[in-house]
Amino acid sequence: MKQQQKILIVDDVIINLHLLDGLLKTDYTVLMAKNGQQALQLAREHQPDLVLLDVVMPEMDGFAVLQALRHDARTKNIPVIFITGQDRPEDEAQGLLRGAVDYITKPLNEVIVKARVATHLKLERQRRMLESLANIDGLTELPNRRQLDQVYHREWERARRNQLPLSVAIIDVDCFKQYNDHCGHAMGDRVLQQLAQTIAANLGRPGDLAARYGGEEFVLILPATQSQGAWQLLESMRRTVENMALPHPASLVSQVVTISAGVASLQSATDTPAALLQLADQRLYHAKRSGRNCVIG
Ligand code: GH3
Ligand code: MG
Ligand code: MG
Ligand code: MG
Repeated sequence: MKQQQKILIVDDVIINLHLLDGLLKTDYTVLMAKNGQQALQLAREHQPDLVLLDVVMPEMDGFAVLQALRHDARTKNIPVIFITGQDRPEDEAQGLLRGAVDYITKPLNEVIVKARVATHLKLERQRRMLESLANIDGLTELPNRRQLDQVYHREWERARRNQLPLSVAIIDVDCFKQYNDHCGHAMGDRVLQQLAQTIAANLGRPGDLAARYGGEEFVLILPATQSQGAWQLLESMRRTVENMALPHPASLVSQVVTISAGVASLQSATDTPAALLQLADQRLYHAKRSGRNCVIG
């Protein structure tokens, strides 16, 4: 069954909540909040696709709720429609200028509410699809370089702030030029897809990330992982790839497709994200010079 889109309704008057709930609950999953604090909590927890937000509420008004949603990375992109009794044109202009996608005045016209909600939910579906396409590599379906950069910087800051370990690794396919030359580019693409699947399936923890870094190179981000653990994970991946036994008739190393990797871990306060990745790259280079099909950490 297709998953229903989620709408969060926020109003301090219970009757208004029930009115909107009655209008929308057959088509959508509806969440309800009767004040701003509750709304922010539900939005962070459930990531609704749309928020219908009352403006005049005691304690925290709709404008303040909208501002708080925009300041939290988890909720900053969720579209908000104001639904309010404030029906002067300057009120509506204010609401839109502050970042609402639409402004609907009470008393509500049911058909119009439903139509506008449907329109904004459709736009939100499209926005989420584009966002995910912008972050995914088309060939391997792994996160791309762009998403890698985002995650890496976020994890870097988190590790720094909390003095936690962080490891990164660069994986590079051995003798891949020869593979393409011998087996053809289409077969080469297929190998990259199979390797990507294997790498992703062998990640150790939920916070780990594997991304396609460049042509036949992959980068792993391993939060809360010490160098020893990271090396072991990569060594185990290297063996798994060798055991896949994908024939490589032109390899200088083996009869099958193999990978090499360089691993580096956060050490000192003078490290930077770029320097850590560069260290992993230097170690990858050593792995290549030491005969390939090996991991250096
Ligand atoms: P080494 O063991 O030192 O890494 O040798 P190599 O041949 O793998 O290294 P090199 O960097 O010289 O060549 C990488 C090759 O990867 C060149 C390029 O044709 C191939 N390649 C890069 N991206 C793709 C891709 O998307 N599909 C295919 N089929 N091949 C790719
Ligand atoms: Mg109100
Ligand atoms: Mg390479
Ligand atoms: Mg290579």
